[in-house]
Amino acid sequence: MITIHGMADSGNCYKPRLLAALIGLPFRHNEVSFLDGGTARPAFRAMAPLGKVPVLQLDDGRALPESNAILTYLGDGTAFVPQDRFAHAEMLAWMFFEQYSHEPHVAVRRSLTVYPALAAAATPERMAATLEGGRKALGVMELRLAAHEWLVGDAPSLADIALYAYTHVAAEGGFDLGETPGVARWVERVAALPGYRPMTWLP
Ligand SMILES: N[C@@H](CCC(=O)N[C@@H](CS)C(=O)NCC(=O)O)C(=O)O
Repeated sequence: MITIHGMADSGNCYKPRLLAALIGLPFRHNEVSFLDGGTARPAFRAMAPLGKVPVLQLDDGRALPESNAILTYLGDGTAFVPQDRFAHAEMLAWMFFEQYSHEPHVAVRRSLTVYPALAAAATPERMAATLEGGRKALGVMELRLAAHEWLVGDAPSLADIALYAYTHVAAEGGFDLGETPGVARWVERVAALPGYRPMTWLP
């Protein structure tokens, strides 16, 4: 059985757990956190030199870092990956957007807010910059979701899972989804998918 090494309350780590729940894939969760030094331990670094979770470990020992690469591996051949070539590339575009333009603001602002260990890094300048960047990213999502049910085509894809992870807890970082009603409706739509499990769920 595959193992997902990760933090229970990290959105990046929730992504593969949510996909596994939606496709009915059994997995083991191994709690590894940067808050208690878990990601710095040599055994973890041997598997993940960058020292970040999540990491997917296969039965044969091979290890794969990067949440969106893990989604791509686990989602291959499922209904969450469009077969149409252009739609497939659009899905990847949203996943790259998530990593470069959304997560560094929406997720980071949440981490700076909820983890006391990061309080010293939550300078007024950083909080202002992540607020501005996060609102911009949520606004880009709103442009699509105001008039469409899903980010790509007319069905949920890996893009929706990747972006749901931190968007649905954006309020914990001080973002108001009331400003983006299309995004708020989409959050409810994802949570209504068959097999859906909340971020707090662990197998
Ligand atoms: N791009 C990576 C980011 C992973 C990431 O930032 N993980 C955080 C937890 S959410 C972490 O392990 N941080 C530890 C550190 O930066 O030392 C992904 O999507 O998996």
